Amino acid sequence: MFFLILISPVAIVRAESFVITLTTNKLYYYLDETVYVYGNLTLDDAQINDGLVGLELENPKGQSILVRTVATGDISNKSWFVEVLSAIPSDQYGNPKDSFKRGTLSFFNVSVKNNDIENQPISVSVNTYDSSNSPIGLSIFTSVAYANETTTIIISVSIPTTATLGMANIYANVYSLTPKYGGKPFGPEKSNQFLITDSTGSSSYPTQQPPLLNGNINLSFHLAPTSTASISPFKIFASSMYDGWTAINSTIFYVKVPGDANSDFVVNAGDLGLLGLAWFSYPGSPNWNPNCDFNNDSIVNAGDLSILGRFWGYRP
Ligand SMILES: [Ca+2]
Ligand SMILES: [Ca+2]
Repeated sequence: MFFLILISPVAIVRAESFVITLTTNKLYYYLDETVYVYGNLTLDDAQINDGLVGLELENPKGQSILVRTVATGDISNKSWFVEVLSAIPSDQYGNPKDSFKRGTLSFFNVSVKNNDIENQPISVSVNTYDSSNSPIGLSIFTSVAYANETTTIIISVSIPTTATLGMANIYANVYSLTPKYGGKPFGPEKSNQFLITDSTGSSSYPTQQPPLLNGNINLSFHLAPTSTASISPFKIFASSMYDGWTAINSTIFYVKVPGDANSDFVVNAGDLGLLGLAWFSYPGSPNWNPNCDFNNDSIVNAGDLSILGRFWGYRP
């Protein structure tokens, strides 16, 4: 009896009022599509417009491939206990360097400042994206940020041989633990750019028009054609702390190979049948089926049939 009186009123009311909602614009994506993640950070149903939300994406193999912090509005007037001051592309000794070749290691010189009077365990993440907006590399470094000190860490991230050439982005963040473990983002994200090169020069990637989505949490990324298509889902974890309140949430989506129009993770006659029904359709046609538009050009035709042929017989 005494226990209940002491514990329950504050804890239960608080836990219910600070909420992250999280969703994606689709449940099934094809490889080479862009995933839009959105949601709301609210306190007693009102949007929090100066908060931070940590997001972490895990692929079907259970590997984290994206760790980002998004601001839910203007955070320019806020101060942080622990923050990333800078993240500079560098060589392995920390000397600035602005381009790296595919198939090699990139390095980033990351400075983290602890403005607090207590030491803090930290997880520092460095996430690289190629010019197609695909996450291509992630390193997480666990350390301690000592009170009132700046810690400098050189973090290596490998650049896959399949990375799209051109201007790449790096996003550096600091957490108590990364979002999938329920840790909180300590401060806003710091970003920087570098060039991915090889002997054949650079290439560019067309940008897609984002859908209109409601919410104060927004993040998008491209699923490279080399991503994992699997019957198991990708998972997105979100975490936030605001004035001592904490919230977590998660959601899932699936990635399937182009040609799998009926989302059963197999490419066979069932998909060819759907393609036939949607043949020569476009948005607005009575037989339009966006699931048969494998190349996202808003018409179902020979281009999509050829993709179905390329993946014919695929099973996970
Ligand atoms: Ca299928
Ligand atoms: Ca098409």
